[in-house]
Parts: sequence; structure tokens; C-alpha cells
Amino acid sequence: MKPIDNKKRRTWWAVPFIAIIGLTLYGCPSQQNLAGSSDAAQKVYVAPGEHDEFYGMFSGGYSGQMTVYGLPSGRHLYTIPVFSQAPVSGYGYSEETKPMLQTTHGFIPWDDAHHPEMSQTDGVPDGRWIFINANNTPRVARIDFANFQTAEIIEIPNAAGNHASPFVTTNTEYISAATRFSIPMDEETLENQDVSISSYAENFKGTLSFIKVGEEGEMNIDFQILVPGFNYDLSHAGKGPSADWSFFTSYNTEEAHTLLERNASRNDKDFIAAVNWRKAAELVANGEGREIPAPHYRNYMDHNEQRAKSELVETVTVIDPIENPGIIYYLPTPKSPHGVDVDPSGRYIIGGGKLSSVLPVHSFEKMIEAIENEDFEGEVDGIPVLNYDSVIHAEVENAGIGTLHTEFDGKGYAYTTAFISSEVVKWSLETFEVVDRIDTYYSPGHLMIPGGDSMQPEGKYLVALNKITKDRYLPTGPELFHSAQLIDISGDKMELLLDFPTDGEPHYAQGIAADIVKERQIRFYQLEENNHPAATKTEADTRVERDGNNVHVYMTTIRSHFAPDNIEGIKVGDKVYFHVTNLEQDWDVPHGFAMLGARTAELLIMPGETRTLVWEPQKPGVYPFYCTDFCSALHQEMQGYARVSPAGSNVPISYGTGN
Ligand SMILES: [Cu+2]
Repeated sequence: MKPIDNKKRRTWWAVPFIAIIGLTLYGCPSQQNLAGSSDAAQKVYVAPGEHDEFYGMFSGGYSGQMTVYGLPSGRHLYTIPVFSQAPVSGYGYSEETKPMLQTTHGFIPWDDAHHPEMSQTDGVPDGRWIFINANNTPRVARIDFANFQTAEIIEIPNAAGNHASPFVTTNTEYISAATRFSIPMDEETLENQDVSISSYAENFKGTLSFIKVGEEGEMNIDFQILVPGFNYDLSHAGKGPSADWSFFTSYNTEEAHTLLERNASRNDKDFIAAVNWRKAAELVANGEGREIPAPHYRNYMDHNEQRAKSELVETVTVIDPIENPGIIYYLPTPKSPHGVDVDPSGRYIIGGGKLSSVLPVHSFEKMIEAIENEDFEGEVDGIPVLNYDSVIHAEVENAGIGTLHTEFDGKGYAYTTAFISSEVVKWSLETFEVVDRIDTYYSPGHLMIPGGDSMQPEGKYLVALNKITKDRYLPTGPELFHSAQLIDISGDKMELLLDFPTDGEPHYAQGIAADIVKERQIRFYQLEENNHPAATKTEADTRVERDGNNVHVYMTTIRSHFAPDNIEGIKVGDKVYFHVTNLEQDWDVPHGFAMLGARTAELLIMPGETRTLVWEPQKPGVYPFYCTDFCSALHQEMQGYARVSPAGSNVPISYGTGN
């Protein structure tokens, strides 16, 4: 790798440096402007039995899940297990769902889920799917809005940390993802290398990945672009005129490898990488790039058989910008930019410079002009660096301290979070002047306006996702849930309406009008369409079969009993598979299945569905099992017994219900 042109760097326009210590110690806003007026209460009141206007889909951050809230009420409606095992539903514990968490590092039942992103058609959220990234072990998941279940998870090879992900292009052609941490990669194979960390500048590289999304939502990595060893932070696709482009922020263009809080804050400007994904995709389709070994799993729910399958994909195509000029350009952006957001018109690219005193607004039009005129101020590893002054459209002054993320209301205004000064700042996309600001409690990261990163925002509510909560709710020991604050943005002045605690780290969120999603809901699964190989569709078909040391129990549940509910002939050393089919054909009647001493969670089986729990009994005895999901007045009676005899005993297999 060629060293960065530091001489060029030093001539860049300087911004006042903001003391890093302020990142953690800057004061909290005063308590004087708290909401709580009856006016605010009325605006968020959703009467019993009535529905919220919007779904809010929040990332669970370090819970690895996605949480669903109703807006404006702030009601927690549901939690979708994605990258973490979920005892509540047996996700990641049942045999049908374990393959979802398969990776080339093995079975990984946890991750750090950051950015929900909805599928779009013509630049507008369409309510088909929502994607979310796994930050720790690079993965992207797709959740189906028809059943609010994780339908697919794809692993991303040649990446370490997957933060700038998963952002969709305007017709969900592609999802972009980028390595957060650069790693030493072999020049030919891109395999992670055993080298000294101090060789960072010469050996470390990054990749930007473009995942193609098929008609049914299936994900495949179409290509990866090799990039210099910076940290890539966030991304957004362009829209309208800029729809063929994706933008990625980077920091650590210093290529430091220790104490990044100091060493990655030296350059006055880092870069937003502008990637012409359309052109790159065409080049790859025409045979450019090279296919390299890059084993990665694609795990998906097979709807027909009702069980997840893991498929090992062996290779990936990599494209090098040096050999393929014109696919990537750098926009100099002050200073350690975090978020990158494209306004609804697709004309402006806004970088959230977390150490910058101004908020830079790049012009897409000027960017194209600068590219055509080869108006470059240098290059890094063969990637042209455009002239800052040629591409910048405006610098928003006084946009707060520690600006991170911007969303839009579709009415000509942008809203930016300022982490250090704990506020949301509203500014005009016409005059680029601040027109309003409101305190948040405290330190907001992302903010969300339903559709606020699309071409058609619903500019009624804004949710600030705050990292610090102290003193806002009754204390709960050293840990406090993070908070979301709902702000009315329908008028000239922003008004705080509500704050509510959120589970995990609500890192980012997306919102969508409830009507779009409501219509798509599946209420139960048709029993006759259940093609699970171990499904049992009537009580008459229930049975227990021994196959060596494996015992298969083909069981059914219906209010309020199991069939069979007495099983004998199991021996210590057996592996017992309970294949449980829920025969109900009615909405909201799952049954549970839990076994004393089983080293796993319960099963929670939706109507019409089959799920399998594996039990390896350790000692002889009679073990009760029962339904965990209150299902009828006689729910307590929904139980059974499994008898376990010593290894080598001659108790025959027998079973029954009502004998
Ligand atoms: Cu039950």
C-alpha cells in the first residue's frame, strides 16, 4: 500500500480542534424545558384498543435483537430475535432456528445489532422487509414484515466489524456494508494475516461490500471493493439524481493503530467515499474483478419445510479501484465524520463531523462536475481525492457540538443530533441556517423520522435515541435503560412530547406508517402447508420411535393437552427429539413446551408450526413437561411425563394420551 500523501494533508483547511475530553464530559442540559404539558400528553395518547400511527423498529444494540414500538405512544409491542438466542421463543435454541446463527467462526448466538433499514421501492419504504447489521461478527439479517421473524442472515467475509451497514439503494437493488476495522489482508486471498500490528500502515486494508437483494429478498454478496485501511463508519445510498451512488464515511485516515481517540483525530479532514455502485456492478457483470475464496454462510428460513438452512458460499468477487478507475472518489470532510446522510432530493450529502465546528453539506452536482473536470487535490491508493472547495455546497454554522446524524422532514428541513451538546438542531436546506434547537436528555446518537432517510419522509415525529438516561425514570440500580424521546416536528418549533425507556441499546431506528405493514400480517400458519419433515398433523399420527440412541417424539399440542402425554422407554444416554406440532388454526394461540432439566430454552410453537427440542436426560426418573404459554383456563393441566430408565434397561418404548 502506498503511504498517504501527508504533505497534501497539511495544506488542508483547518477547523478549530474540539477538546476530545468534551466528548464525555460536556454538560447536560438544564431541566427547565421539560415536557409534561397536558397538550403533549394528548398528542401521544392512544386510547385502549386503538392502534398507533407508526411502527418504530428499533435496534437492540448489544441485545442482538430488534424491538418494535408503537408511535406516538411509545408502547413496546414486540421483540424480534435476530442475532441472539431468545429464551422467550426458543429462537436459536430449537433445531429449526439454530442454523440461523451459523458462521464460519462456528455457532454465534450473540451480536451487536445497530442499524435497521427498510426495503424501499422508488426511494420510499415499502413494508416488505427490514434489514439489520451485526456489528461484531459481520453479518446482515433480513426480517420479513409478514411475520416479524428473521428470514435470512448472511455473513460478510473479508471484513472486521460491520458498522456501515445495511443501507439500501432506492429500489433495494443492493445493500451496502463496510468494514469498520481494517485488518491485514493477504494481497491475493484477502485472508486475515498474522503480522505485527505496528505494520498497520503497510498491511491493513478494508472492504466495502455490495449485497444483491433478489425478488424474494434473498441476499448474495455481488462484489467487494478493496479500500485503504481506514475505519469505515456509516453509509447511505444516494437517491434521485444520486441514486447510482453510495456514500461511506471514514475516520482514521491517519491509519493509526493505538489510542485512536487521539491518534485518529489529527487530520483536519477525513473522507466520505463516494462509490458508483451502478458502474461497479456493471464492471463485475462484464467479468471485471477477481473471484477469490471467501467462505461465508448464508442462512435462511426454508418456508416450505419450516426450518432454517445454512449454505456455505465459497467465493466472493473483489474489485480493485486502481484497476477500475471511476468507481470511487473521496470527498474531504471535516473532521472524523460519523454519519453520512443524503437529503430527500438526493442533491446534498451531509457529513456528521463529530469533531468539526461546522456541518459540511456536499453538493452531488458539484461532485459530478469535479469528477468530470478531474478537479482533484490528490489521491490515496489510486483513489482520487476531490477538492473540498469544489464539492462543498454549504457549511452549517452552530449546528451543535459533536454532530452525528441527520434526517429530514420532507418539508425543506434537516435535523441533526449533537452528541456533546445534547440537542437536536433543525436547519434549512435552502438557507443552510439553524432555525430551531431542542435539548435532549441526554447525548443523542441517531435520530429517526419515519421515512426520514428516504425520498418521502413523514415529517410529523422525530425520535431522539439517547445514550444516557440518568434521572429520567425511577432508578433501577447501576444500569438504566437507554431512552427514546419523541419530538413533535409538525410545527415551526420542535416540542418534546414523551420519553420512554428502550431495551438494549436503541442504536438506530426506522419508522413506517402502520397501515403499510398491518395489511401484510400472517396470523397463523396453514397446517396443510406445513411440510416440515417431522410435522404431525393429527393426534392419530403422534408416535415415539427409537433409532439407536436417538428417540424421536412426534407430538402435537392443542388446547389443553399434549399427545402423547405419557412416554416411557427413554434411557440415560439417549438423545430425545421432541418434534412438537401446534394444531391450532387461530390467531395468537402459540403453545409452549418445556422439560425439567433440559439444557436449553423452551419451544414456543406458533399455530400450524413444528419446532424441535433436543433433550439428553442425565439421570433415571420421571420428568414432567408442560406448556409455558398460558392458553386456556386449563393451561395448568397442559402437562405430561417422560420416564427415563437407566442405560441398558429393557423398558420398552410406550406412549399415549388418555390411556
Ligand atoms: Cu398451552
